Amino acid sequence: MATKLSPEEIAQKLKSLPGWEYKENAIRKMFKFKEFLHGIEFVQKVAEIAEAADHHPDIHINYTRVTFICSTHDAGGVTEKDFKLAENIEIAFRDRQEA
Ligand code: H2B
Repeated sequence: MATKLSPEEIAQKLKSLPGWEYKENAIRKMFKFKEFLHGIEFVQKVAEIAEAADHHPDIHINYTRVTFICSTHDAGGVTEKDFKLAENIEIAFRDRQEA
C-alpha cells in the first residue's frame, strides 16, 4: 500500500503544482471552462487517466467549474499516487483541445 505523506511533505510537493491546495486530507484544484461540455469532456479524459492508473479522484462538477479531489482511500490520506494523478491532470489540461 502507498504510504500516507505528512502535511510537511505535502506542502513541499505542492510547490510544483500551481493552483493545487491541501484541504480536508486531500489535494484539490478547481478548473474553469468556457462551456459546460468542455468541462464534461475533460472529466471524461481524467476518468480514462484514472482508470489506466487504477487511482480515482473525487470529482465535483458545478456548471463550468470542475474540481478534482485526490486522496488515497486505502491509505486514509494523500500519497505519491495522488501527486502522480494531479500531475497527469495538469498535463491533460495543458494538452486539451477544446477549452
Ligand atoms: N482510488 C483512490 N483514490 N484511492 C484508492 O484507495 C483506490 C482508488 N483504490 N482506486 C483502488 C481503486 C482499489 O480499490 C483497487 C482495488 O485497486
